[in-house]
Amino acid sequence: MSNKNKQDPQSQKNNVKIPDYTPWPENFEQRYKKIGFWQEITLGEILLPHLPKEHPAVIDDQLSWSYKELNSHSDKLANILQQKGLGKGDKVVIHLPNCCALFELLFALFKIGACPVMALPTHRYSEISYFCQFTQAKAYFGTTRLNGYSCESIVNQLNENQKLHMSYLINLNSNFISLSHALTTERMKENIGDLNALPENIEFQPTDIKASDIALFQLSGGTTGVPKLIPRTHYDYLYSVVGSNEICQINEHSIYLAVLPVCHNFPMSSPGALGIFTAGGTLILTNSGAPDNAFSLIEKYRVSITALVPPLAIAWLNAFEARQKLNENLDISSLKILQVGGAKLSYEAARKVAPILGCQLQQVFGMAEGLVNYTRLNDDIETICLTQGRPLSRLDEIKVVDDEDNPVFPGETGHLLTRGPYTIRGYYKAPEHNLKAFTSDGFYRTGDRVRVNEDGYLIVEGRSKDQINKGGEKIAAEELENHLLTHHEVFDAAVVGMPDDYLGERICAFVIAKNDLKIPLTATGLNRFLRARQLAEFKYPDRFELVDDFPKTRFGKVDKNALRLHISEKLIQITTQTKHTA
Ligand code: AMP
Ligand code: DBH
Repeated sequence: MSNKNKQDPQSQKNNVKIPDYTPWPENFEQRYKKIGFWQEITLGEILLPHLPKEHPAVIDDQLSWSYKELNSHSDKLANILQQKGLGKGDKVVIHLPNCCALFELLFALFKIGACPVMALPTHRYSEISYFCQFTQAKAYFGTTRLNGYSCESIVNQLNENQKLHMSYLINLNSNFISLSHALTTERMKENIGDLNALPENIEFQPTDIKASDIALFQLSGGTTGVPKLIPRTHYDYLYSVVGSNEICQINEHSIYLAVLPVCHNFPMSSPGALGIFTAGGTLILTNSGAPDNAFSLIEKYRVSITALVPPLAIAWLNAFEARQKLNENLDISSLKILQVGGAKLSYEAARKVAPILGCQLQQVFGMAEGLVNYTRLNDDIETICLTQGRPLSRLDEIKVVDDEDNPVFPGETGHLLTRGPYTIRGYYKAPEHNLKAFTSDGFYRTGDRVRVNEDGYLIVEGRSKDQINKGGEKIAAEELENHLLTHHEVFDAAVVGMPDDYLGERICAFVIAKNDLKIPLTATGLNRFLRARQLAEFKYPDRFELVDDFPKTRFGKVDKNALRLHISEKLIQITTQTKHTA
């Protein structure tokens, strides 16, 4: 690593400015550019080659826009946002459901060089306010229609507590035409300025946006007290998208159904929405992965590819099988690829995909920090069902190491480290954490435990990071523990995953109460407390265990392995008892 990238806490103390962002070392950058992996194209430009296409670029439950329409809406919005004071490098927190307006906004921001922070629809004030404050965001975009939730209270609280330049509550009601239209009419109502006088088809003239700039911020599933922000450049993000397109054979005829929240890295870039836009295909957006809804969309739009997390894939398999038994005719034969990722899919479920759904399974093991592994479309069925794929790029470097960072023997399980053309070299503004999360030569410590088979395919065997993966939704134990610790009756808290047949894992919070309590702590009370802290609901513990003490390791740390074992055994006991009494 070159000196400019070294993040030494000592130099921070001595007031040497630490860069917020860790670039790839010069020699790596030159190499990626020379072989054409990194191209001088920005995300704001990917629609342009497809403007003559007649078919829709994006469809949601109300709108359908061609490439030309999507591009001109985003041009107009870019003009408006620029006039309202947004510019290059400004951070904008985006908190929207899967809808056309989301892409109008994203492309507008890419064009002016502002950086979207990709919040998830399940995030609430606790997470959103943190993203705004940490990135010093200039704007927040929420909506009245966030899967049954209105962001109104978030907007009000942000306006009260944070100095945002602007925050918007978008009303995606039935006469919503476009965001640029909504903002123009809003401005008209305010009767300030003459934005409504902007000509309809005014093109946006991008200024000085480089492919080496940060394009957007993804969020890490995290292991620490607060979520980490992942800066992705146009160079590296587009490379991962184009590489994913090649592997998944995405072209202008591809029709991708996004049922997962599309701001998440998987449906956004592997190859996801951006893959589709880069290739000139069609993106179908919905906010429900429920089998009935998804099957009818697949049938209606002749969807060719979609992406799911394992619990949804299992729900689809069960639902489709049930329909077949009832002889209900549903034509989902257009579906060629079902991608499953975000958490490990069981071999048993994997085997069922092709026979039941009549399409090919593709396992995807990726991370918002970069590295994505895919099973390939021409792999044999055992490879597809037994492994989580191999790296996207021939320049992805993979190391599997023991606790001392020594390589394990081939085929043995160890910690996965990686480095490559689209894996970040550091989290945003996190120099201390980066020293732990990256090796001195720039490998990212994924926190996953894997083994690599003879063909170079990865099999995920577990995790060393202090995180719970609840069917693809990641919960950093420390973040939840910190919330619980602010409860004035909680003395200590330790959060672990407990096994679950459907989701893989659920959250169990072990809590020690302060010993002089008049009213005992209860699960209901603790849940109410977390709700009041406005935390994303998927982070709420599924179970609380009130205990007097935590088991400790030899070094005096809370022994989370012992806690996991304790709760697994207890669950087995409970199930056995229920079976006996039934
Ligand atoms: P995130 O930090 O939210 O981007 O989540 C990335 C993490 O999700 C990975 O490091 C893995 O722990 C997990 N993950 C993603 N895909 C898979 C998969 N196919 N199998 C097992 N774990 C996965
Ligand atoms: O879980 C993930 O973060 C993930 C899974 C599959 C991901 O980021 C990806 C593919 O790109």
